[in-house]
Amino acid sequence: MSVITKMIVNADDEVRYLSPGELEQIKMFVTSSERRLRVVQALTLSRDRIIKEAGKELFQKRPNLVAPGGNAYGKDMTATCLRDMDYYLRLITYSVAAGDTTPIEEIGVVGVRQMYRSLGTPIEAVAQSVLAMKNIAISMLSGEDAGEVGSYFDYLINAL
Ligand SMILES: CCC1=C(C)/C(=C/C2=NC(=C\c3[nH]c(/C=C4\NC(=O)[C@H](C)[C@H]4CC)c(C)c3CCC(=O)O)/C(CCC(=O)O)=C2C)NC1=O
Repeated sequence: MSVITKMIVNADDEVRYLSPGELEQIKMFVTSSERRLRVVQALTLSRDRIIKEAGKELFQKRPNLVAPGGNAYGKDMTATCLRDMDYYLRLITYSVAAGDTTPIEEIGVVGVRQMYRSLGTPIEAVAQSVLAMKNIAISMLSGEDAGEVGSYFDYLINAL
């Protein structure tokens, strides 16, 4: 859901018109759209680099993950791990576009703990991979853009 859709759903639940405060929020959302879409484009274009560098960092810090017995051991498992990182970066770009954390939450967080537990994947290592992606992503961006993107990464890290 985008911020706009969410506000409409809320207002309709209460059978009321959009409030002045909500209209102001929509105005801010629209005003910032060009900037946000530029950020989405930058992250999308750099996705391979972000994932590769963050993966390298993760496996350097936690070599056990890719050692025999580790959850990401072997070419295929390592590739699946990097794929999960790619999934999460993609969800971050959805949230930047929508101006809302719902895509991250609904697609990437609900039920995920249980799923990783059943796969034997250490979830705090998944969170660490997201943190590594965050640091690389925000180093590519400046000021407001870095702050906004960083807040979506933080939301995801806290939710994992
Ligand atoms: C967009 C929402 C979404 C998510 C999040 C998702 C995750 C997801 N990760 C999976 C596996 C996996 N995920 C990992 C990831 C890792 N192992 C590690 O040690 C690291 C900490 C980490 C990488 C950072 C690995 C290695 C597997 C394969 C595990 C196995 O097959 O035993 C699987 C099992 C099925 C499959 O292999 O595809 C799912 C469903 N799928 C989705 O649709």
